[in-house]
Amino acid sequence: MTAIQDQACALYQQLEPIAKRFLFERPPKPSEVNGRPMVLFLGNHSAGKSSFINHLLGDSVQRTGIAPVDDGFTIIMPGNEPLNKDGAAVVTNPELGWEELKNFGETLVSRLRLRTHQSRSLGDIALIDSPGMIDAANSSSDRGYDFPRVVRWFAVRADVILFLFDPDKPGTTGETVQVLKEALDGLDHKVLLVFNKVDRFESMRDFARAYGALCWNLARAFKPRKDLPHIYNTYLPVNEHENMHTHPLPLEDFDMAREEVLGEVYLAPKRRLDNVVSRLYRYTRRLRMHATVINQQRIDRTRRVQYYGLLGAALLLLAGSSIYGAIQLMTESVFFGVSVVIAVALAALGALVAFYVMKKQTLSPKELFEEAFERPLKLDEQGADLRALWTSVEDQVTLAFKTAETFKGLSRSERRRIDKIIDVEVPRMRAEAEASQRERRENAA
Ligand SMILES: Nc1nc2c(ncn2[C@@H]2O[C@H](COP(=O)(O)OP(=O)(O)OP(=O)(O)O)[C@@H](O)[C@H]2O)c(=O)[nH]1
Ligand SMILES: [Mg+2]
Repeated sequence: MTAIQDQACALYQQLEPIAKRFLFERPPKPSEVNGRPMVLFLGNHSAGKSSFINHLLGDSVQRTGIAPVDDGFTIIMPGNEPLNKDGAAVVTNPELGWEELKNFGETLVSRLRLRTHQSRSLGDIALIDSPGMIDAANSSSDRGYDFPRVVRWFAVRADVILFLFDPDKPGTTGETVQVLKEALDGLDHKVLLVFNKVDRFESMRDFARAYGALCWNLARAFKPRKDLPHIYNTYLPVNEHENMHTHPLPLEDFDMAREEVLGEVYLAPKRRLDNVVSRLYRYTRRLRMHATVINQQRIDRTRRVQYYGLLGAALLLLAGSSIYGAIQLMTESVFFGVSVVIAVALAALGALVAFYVMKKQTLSPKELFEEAFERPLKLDEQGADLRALWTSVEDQVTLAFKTAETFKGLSRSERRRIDKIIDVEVPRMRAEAEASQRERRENAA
């Protein structure tokens, strides 16, 4: 595990100067790459996030209840001694690695807690409990901190994200949609959608109706995609006094789904490796696109200078030859007059055309992108992929152009360095991660 993490850190270090020069986001710090496996719990309030965590830990670590219980984030890290620290203590201790959360403001810090677990089956995995999502239209002002941004902060670092829904509000709250759309953008591969509390349904028909509503809402919340992601239908055995054998729904199937979800949670360390590599891949590809589009402006300018140079030369030649002709026809003063007029008119027309073309050619970031990737954009598959990548860097490119007038071009060696990471290093690291995983499985067997 550490070998791959070290390699990723070294490659990020190679990319850092390029990212800095092109005003792109900084690469993840070693502390982020080296972090422990992490599972994030999201969902509307009362969906069962805290109950799920308690179920995993086999202990009532988190408080649960019908009314909104959690109004902040709780980090539950593995540790030998039971701890219960408040936010201020968490963000000021660099050893714990949560310092960056300070940047989200006092309110968040005051709503942050850190606890420890000694669960042997969870091993090194950290769990993050989050406040339930609510229906308020503008929840960020109600919460006192930017909730979607904080969720994104955790989500980017998490290896598995459990997104829980419950029968009461299957995916309809405003905040849920906002988080699915914005905060989890590009992180779908980590997200497991869990429809919890299905034991609450009295009949199959009720379940089917709610499940349909959930699918419908999810399809609208997710960015356009061809398929609907898998949804785990399950429940937690919190009401053990009830006789589950006489339940109108076939609970065994839902028990199995719970085991599958738990299995995914226990796979977090493996996912961690995959995510380190995937994150490096995505970062490098985004950086490449960012730098390529900015570089395109230079290419475009050079081309324009050449074009106007040629146009100017042609005009000069034209004016020169007309004057020459005029001198030749000096005797006929009418001709002289006419040729001078023609020469001046032509020069003026040329200048007008040049001005018009020049004005049109101040390309927007989007146009630069389309110019730089003209050919691959025409291909269906590749085109869609490039456009999706472009949406993820467009704002940064626009901001970079606003911040700086000119950029030094992307050198050939820099381009080679970037390409090598994408085409050689990442596939090699993936293979290595696969091999280490296989070895671990064989050892376990
Ligand atoms: N019937 C049933 N009840 C459940 C299930 N999971 C959780 N509950 C109950 O639902 C209530 C809410 O659960 P919590 O775990 O507190 O939910 P939460 O998502 O942490 O809620 P907030 O912290 O308020 O966001 C509790 O009373 C749980 O006992 C389930 O699968 N079936
Ligand atoms: Mg809770």
